[in-house]
Amino acid sequence: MALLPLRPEFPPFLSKGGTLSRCRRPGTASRRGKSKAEGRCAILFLCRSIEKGGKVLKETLLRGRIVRALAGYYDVVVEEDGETPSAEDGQDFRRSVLRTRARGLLRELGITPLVGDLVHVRPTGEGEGVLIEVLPRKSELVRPPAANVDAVLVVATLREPEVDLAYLDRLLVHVEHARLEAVLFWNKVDVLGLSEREELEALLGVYRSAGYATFAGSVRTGEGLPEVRAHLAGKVLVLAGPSGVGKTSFLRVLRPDLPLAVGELSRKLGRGRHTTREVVLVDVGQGSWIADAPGFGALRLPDVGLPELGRLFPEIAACAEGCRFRDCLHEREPGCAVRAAVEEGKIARSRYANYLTFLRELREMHAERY
Ligand SMILES: Nc1nc2c(ncn2[C@@H]2O[C@H](COP(=O)(O)OP(=O)(O)OP(=O)(O)O)[C@@H](O)[C@H]2O)c(=O)[nH]1
Ligand SMILES: [Mg+2]
Ligand SMILES: [Zn+2]
Repeated sequence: MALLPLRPEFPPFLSKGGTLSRCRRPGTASRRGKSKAEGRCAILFLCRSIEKGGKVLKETLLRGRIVRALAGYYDVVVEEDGETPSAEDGQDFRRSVLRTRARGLLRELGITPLVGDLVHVRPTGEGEGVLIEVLPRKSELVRPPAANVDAVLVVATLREPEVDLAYLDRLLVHVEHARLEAVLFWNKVDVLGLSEREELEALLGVYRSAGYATFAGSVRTGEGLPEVRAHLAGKVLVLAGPSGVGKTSFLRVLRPDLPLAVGELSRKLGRGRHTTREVVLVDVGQGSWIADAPGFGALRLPDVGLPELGRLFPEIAACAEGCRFRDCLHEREPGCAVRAAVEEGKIARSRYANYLTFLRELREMHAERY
């Protein structure tokens, strides 16, 4: 078998026992059952065709991560020396980026590469290459379209803009529903007076006791940034939160060299700079990658059944095991451990109130359908 000599640094999923069935079309198996492409991966095709030609070509395939996707082009940051691509402080972040196009076979197999994908590329010239293979995905997000995301970095502020806890809890429900980790960063502490700082402290307590990694600081003064940054190490994250809380500012303070407007690629392709809301994954060092996203307005709840909602509030889920009824919705049922925890101050009243609001909203959503 020519697999190993051709590419000694194959990813674990291929080299481990050489089980070819593990190499499958990413992201489809769970949703649509066995995909057409299962067991037939692009790399395997490549190897077979080289073998058929009678000799094994020494080909250089590099591993990397897609950091930007637009109009059929994929920018790939290439791994160096088998290390996960990442830049430490003081290094040039822009090194080793290949602008690639997906090889025809990927299109034939119906594989759409996404930002965040780990891939194999074949360099073809200065800064250019062909995307040969998309490695299996750990996760896949629809909005923003991104693969292998570990966590959502939720940015909030107590003031400027004024906090909206219902919005924040709604966002957290979405993160739970997507089965991603949520990391909370309360920005702009520099604008807070003494009593507001105390108010913020109380809120930090609410979200920490709910189970969320929660940090506070200021992009403007730098306060609190090392702590949150350390927590992000090794993770792929997308930013979320209302408009104006400082998401883009946060990214810029970690990567001061970022061009002011992301849109260079669209310009090159002769398109308007703002025609596409592209997703760009930024290497911020320490093995973490962050994608900016614009703040969005009104947010619908994810379409879940009523009993599911409690599972999307970690602190309610933890208490619900003590409820008398298994299908307890924690409203007025007797023997409800969640309401008892609220009375004892173990679950924050604001979180419980938002839970009840969302429960009513889901009922209305379901009722509208009939
Ligand atoms: N006082 C203060 N202002 C800040 C801080 N961080 C960001 N800002 C300001 O807040 C404003 C909004 O920041 P952005 O980074 O554009 O906010 P955003 O979350 O990206 O907003 P959208 O892209 O609209 O979703 C800018 O004027 C920033 O200079 C901070 O820590 N303190
Ligand atoms: Mg922004
Ligand atoms: Zn209950």
